[in-house]
Amino acid sequence: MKLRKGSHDATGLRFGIVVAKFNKFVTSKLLSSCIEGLTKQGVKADDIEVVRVPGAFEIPLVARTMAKSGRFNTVICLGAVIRGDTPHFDYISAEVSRGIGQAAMDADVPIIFGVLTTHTIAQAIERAESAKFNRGGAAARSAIEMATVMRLLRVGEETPPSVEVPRVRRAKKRAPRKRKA
Ligand code: INI
Repeated sequence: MKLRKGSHDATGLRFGIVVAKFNKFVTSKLLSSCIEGLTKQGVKADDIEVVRVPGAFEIPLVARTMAKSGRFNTVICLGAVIRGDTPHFDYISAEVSRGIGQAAMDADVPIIFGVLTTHTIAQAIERAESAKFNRGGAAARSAIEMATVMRLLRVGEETPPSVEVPRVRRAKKRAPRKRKA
């Protein structure tokens, strides 16, 4: 058996981040801890591109466009959908999760789901703060892991596992026949 897995060394990788402005008091924290998580692992600031969108609903289209551009190893989506008094939350959260999944499949590039969906503002703040759950940092780690594992699978930096290379039997070279005089 051969185990293949990503690494945490992100040197030379490029990341796109889509961040929602809605609930900015939460998403700005997600963004800063995500950037910190990337740069800590060797990503250069120049290799990170951030695009802001109005709200979580707008994330999938921008993520798909960025992923399809071929400029990023992985795209990270950050947002905060917080339940209110109406069913709005259900529509937005369902659409953003479905849309991000579809965008990744369409673009054939990893897209990370760093969108909080919480019942309360307190839950959202707790998950965005680096001292607690730090979901921005977690999104950065997932992004690096996916970028490195996909690079491994696509470029084939190692010999593919369990593929036996058939040994080609070479015909023995015969000594040239001596001609009869
Ligand atoms: N957008 C969010 O990112 N989070 C929310 O909690 C939210 N709520 O609850 O309304 C929200 N709404 C805006 C939405 O994402 C779109 O930007 C808007 O509907 C315009 O298309």
